[in-house]
Amino acid sequence: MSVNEDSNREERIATSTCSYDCGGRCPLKVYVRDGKIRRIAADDRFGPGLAACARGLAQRDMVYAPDRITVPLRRSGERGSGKFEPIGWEEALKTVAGALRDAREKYGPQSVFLMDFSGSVSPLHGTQKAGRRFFSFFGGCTSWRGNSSMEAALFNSRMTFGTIFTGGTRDNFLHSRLIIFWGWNPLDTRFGPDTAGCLKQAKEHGARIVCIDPRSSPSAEGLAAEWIAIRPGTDTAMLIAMAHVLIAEDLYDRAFVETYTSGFERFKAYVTGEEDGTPKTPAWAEAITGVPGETIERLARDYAACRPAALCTGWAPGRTAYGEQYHRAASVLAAMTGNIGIPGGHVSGGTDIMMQGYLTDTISVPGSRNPAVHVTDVYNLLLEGRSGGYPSDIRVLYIVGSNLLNQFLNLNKGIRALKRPEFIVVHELFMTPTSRYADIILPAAHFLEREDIGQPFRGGTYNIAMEKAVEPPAEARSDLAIFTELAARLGITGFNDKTDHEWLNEFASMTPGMPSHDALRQEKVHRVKPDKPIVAFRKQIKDPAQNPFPTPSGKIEIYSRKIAEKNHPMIPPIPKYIPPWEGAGDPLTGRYPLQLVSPHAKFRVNSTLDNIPRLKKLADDAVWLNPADAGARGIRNGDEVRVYNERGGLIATAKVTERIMQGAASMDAGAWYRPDDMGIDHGGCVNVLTRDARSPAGAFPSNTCLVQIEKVA
Ligand SMILES: Nc1nc2c(c(=O)[nH]1)N[C@H]1C(S)=C(S)[C@@H](COP(=O)(O)OP(=O)(O)OC[C@H]3O[C@@H](n4cnc5c(=O)[nH]c(N)nc54)[C@H](O)[C@@H]3O)O[C@H]1N2
Ligand SMILES: Nc1nc2c(c(=O)[nH]1)N[C@H]1C(S)=C(S)[C@@H](COP(=O)(O)OP(=O)(O)OC[C@H]3O[C@@H](n4cnc5c(=O)[nH]c(N)nc54)[C@H](O)[C@@H]3O)O[C@H]1N2
Ligand SMILES: [Mo]
Repeated sequence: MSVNEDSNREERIATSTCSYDCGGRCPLKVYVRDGKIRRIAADDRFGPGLAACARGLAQRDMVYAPDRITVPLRRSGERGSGKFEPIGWEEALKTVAGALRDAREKYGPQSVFLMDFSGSVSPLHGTQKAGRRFFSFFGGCTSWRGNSSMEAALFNSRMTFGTIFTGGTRDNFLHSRLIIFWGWNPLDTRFGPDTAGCLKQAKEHGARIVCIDPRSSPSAEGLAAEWIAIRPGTDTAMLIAMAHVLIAEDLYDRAFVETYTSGFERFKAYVTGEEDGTPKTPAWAEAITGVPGETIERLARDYAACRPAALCTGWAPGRTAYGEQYHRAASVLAAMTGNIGIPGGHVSGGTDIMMQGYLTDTISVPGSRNPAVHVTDVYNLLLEGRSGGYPSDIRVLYIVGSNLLNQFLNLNKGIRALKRPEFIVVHELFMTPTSRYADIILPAAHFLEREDIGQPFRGGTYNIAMEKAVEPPAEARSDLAIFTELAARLGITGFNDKTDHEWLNEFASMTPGMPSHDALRQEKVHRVKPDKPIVAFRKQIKDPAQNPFPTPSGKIEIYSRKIAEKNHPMIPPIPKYIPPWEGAGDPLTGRYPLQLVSPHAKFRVNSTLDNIPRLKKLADDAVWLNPADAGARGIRNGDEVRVYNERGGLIATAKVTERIMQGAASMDAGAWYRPDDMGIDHGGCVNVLTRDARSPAGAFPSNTCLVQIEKVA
């Protein structure tokens, strides 16, 4: 919707939805008068189940935040000092274009590293869109690869099922008799706005919900009949012991395994101990996981008996050392109980709901081949470049939509790394810990200041028209507009030959099941209502002869041929428990005995929104500690504590609670780094503690982290 003078006088309602990388995607009713957002309300016009949360409703505070960056800034102190001076666009663009041109001339385009991440994920103004297109016209760049969220889950989906579309619509839960939240906390992380509603209904229909998590999460408290506490990073051992129970007690679905899977005998030989002499019994797993053997037995029997049952594997247990084994093992268990391809069953993976739209792309020119480094190696790339075996020496770091320093592992290494490039440019709305390291900051528009389309997290069954509610403040511009200007200054033609509306029309026409952008603008929210729940692999299970799985064997690969071809000792072709580094068995526990996990915060989206006071007041940024661990350290609830290891330290408030198991600690990710003169963080940014290692098949192991905690004297 264009904003013209006349229509400004009266109050009007714009429709939109957050474009953050949040688990929801909820229509917002934005009331606008005199060119200003007056208030934002949840939109109930499009049926139940899409109600917005406190974060969506707080977007007015984000747009009009007093700390919003609204003009271009140039660094005026030492890098990282946070000292900047305002400059005009002309000068800012000239400087950035000049730095890019110089780097390309002297060192080649790959001396520029494009760090575009998840600030916005919409199809046109997503922060991984315009930048990619720009650099493909520029002649390339170095970029990143992998996935900080769910690389372990994607690896499993691809290897086991041959596709990343493994989930189903949420109404499936209404058929489930048992629902297992395995490291899944959907009341906070949402995974689609209708998830909580469907789960509540399923529970009312009699489904039993069990939660397996080192802490009793809000979802465990709110929905589960039972919380099973497990040591972080040991989930694979418990899943494999459950398989042992099913095999020993002959409870698994032989017909399913024979018809649809391949390699079960190899897995069975490992589980029973025939392969290596160690039967993976519940007692074996009890010693590793801390979960009583009887509990493992009982859950295994229930999972086999209560069909259909949904084993919902959150991505967090996969964000650990060898996290890929956890997702692989969970898929095998789903197959052993015949819970694949049936309503009420479930296989989690990369994309929970199958609508190809998530993968449609028009603007970013996919397919351009840039050298890329893994998301756990970004700091190593900046520090070591070619000498460390990376594809190039980085001269210019170009950041769009990422709070890199805060959100990537091993922040103190990050600080050293961000001193290296000759030039750093950041597109941002705020002076984040990362923006402080920029040489030039370009003020980015908020999603309510541009037109786009809202699509649910990881696919889904509706689309939302994101109307432009207001003009950007002062001099802020969309990332696309910024790159369009830069392209012009670099003599690039054809970069942006369309209006936003034309781009969106093109996108809509390429996306199956989607109305035209004009139609969507009329309809505001377009819901596709399948007459029955979408269930991944329904066809493959109903008629396997006609519908093989897209794997080398045409079956669910318990033994993966593709993995076997890798011939990597730490990526076995059948899922196995591999003791993690920085786990309970690591000798490092002598100094750092507590396993720290960092869940996603209810009132932030990663680190986005941490600076919004209305939401910060609601946040729980304390470090959770079991009373036994607290007692042994003389720590009481509310005490100020130091959390540290050899990589860094932070000061936080202790929350002493039975809701976290002994030996583990938990602190929400995403609070902004706020160091003192000694480099100790007072903001509560967990990534001063995490290690920037990569799991063999690519998992981003943010939940594998040993720490010590002590009371601040
Ligand atoms: N409100 C909100 N929603 C979000 C986001 C946000 O920042 N805020 N971020 C979105 C994004 S980008 C993503 S990738 C997803 C993330 O989605 P998830 O990865 O599923 O979410 P997390 O909150 O990290 O973790 C879920 C639960 O797993 C537990 N957990 C941690 N480690 C382990 C372990 O080793 N074993 C077991 N069994 N449990 C463990 C945590 O205690 C937590 O309760 O959420 C999305 N949704
Ligand atoms: N310890 C620990 N670390 C983690 C995780 C964890 O569970 N534990 N989770 C990981 C996961 S799953 C993820 S996805 C990453 C997320 O890591 P990031 O993608 O870096 O996420 P954010 O911290 O939200 O940073 C996004 C930034 O984009 C800005 N932004 C928002 N909209 C726009 C826009 O339209 N244009 C521009 N230019 N900027 C915009 C926001 O202000 C914000 O500063 O973090 C990872 N880090
Ligand atoms: Mo994520």
